[in-house]
Amino acid sequence: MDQPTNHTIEDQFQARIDAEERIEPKDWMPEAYRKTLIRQISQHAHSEIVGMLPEGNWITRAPSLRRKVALLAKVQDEAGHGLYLYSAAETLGAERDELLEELITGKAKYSSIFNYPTLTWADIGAIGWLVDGAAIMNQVPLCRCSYGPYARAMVRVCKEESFHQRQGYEIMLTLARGTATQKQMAQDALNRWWWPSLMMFGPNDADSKHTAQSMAWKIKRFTNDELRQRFVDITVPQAEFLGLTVPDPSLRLNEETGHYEFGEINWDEFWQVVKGEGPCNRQRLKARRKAHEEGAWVRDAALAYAEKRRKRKEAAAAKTQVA
Ligand code: BYC
Repeated sequence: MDQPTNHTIEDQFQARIDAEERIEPKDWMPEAYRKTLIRQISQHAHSEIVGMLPEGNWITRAPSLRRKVALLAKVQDEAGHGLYLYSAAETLGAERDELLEELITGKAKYSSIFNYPTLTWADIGAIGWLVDGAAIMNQVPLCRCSYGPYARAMVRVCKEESFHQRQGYEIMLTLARGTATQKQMAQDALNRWWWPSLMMFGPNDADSKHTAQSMAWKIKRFTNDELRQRFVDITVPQAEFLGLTVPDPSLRLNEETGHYEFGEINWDEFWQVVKGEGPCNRQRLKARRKAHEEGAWVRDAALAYAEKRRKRKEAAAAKTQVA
């Protein structure tokens, strides 16, 4: 029988995708599909890990025990998300050590949003409300991603993100209904986090080099602009409910389309941040490098323990054979 050509294999792969079949780690896949997934999943994992830093900054200063417990739980959840995602990337043949090396040397990308500072307690509310809100908008469709391990990881991640979003909105609501100073703090946080949150969805579709192929492979189910629009449509009424003003003079509801029209994003700022020149990029990488170095003994101890267990198992197996 003739061997199927590469072209045929690719066609069969695309046919599986088109039929909404899940691709699993041992299935054949085009090298570019594997690479795209490793890129996106590892960037996503790095974002979760770096994303712990701006919020971690407020754990010791949370205004009450209840707030502190919720924030601690949220930051821990994010560490967990990073771990599922690194594991998902490993199912594609990526080495975790190499991924981490790329992060701490500044070679890898992670979400632009985490390069902005958290100046007041209201920023913790704004992050939960806006950043986790944007993350949910982007990640719910990833639960239907064509690659099985990524899609399954996203189910739990999204459940946890929705708790994060609610805790953020509740902080904003408390501040917005508080004293004039508290309300001003909430407004100031919204002013600083609004535009960076819109940037999280990535460049406009016309400038997004990966979207078309990722949509064809059903890694992405919606384009960057589609998700950004949905986010604006859902979030603006939430800001109105809080009695806060979205910092965009061009924002208006188009009665005909039912969608909000919004102003131009500052793409120069976005690319500066992505290239490592944002307000906190250096600080974030420095903190990750320090954590990596200080955690070396834990990794060494885990490896030594695994080696000990392996030897013990081997010795036990050898004993059974002799008996
Ligand atoms: N920041 O062709 P495009 C979270 C890069 S939420 C930095 O549109 P794609 C969390 C992009 O990587 C945040 N870089 O790419 C929430 C590409 O560069 P490379 C993480 C960005 O992949 C709360 C280039 O620009 N979420 O973790 O089709 C608390 C061209 O872009 C950004 C995810 O990672 C950005 N904002 O679409 C804690 C979700 N946007 O790789 C944690 C999964 C774009 O060619 N990822 N770039 O050098 C995705 O859905 C997609 O990867 C994106 C970008 C929508 C982000």
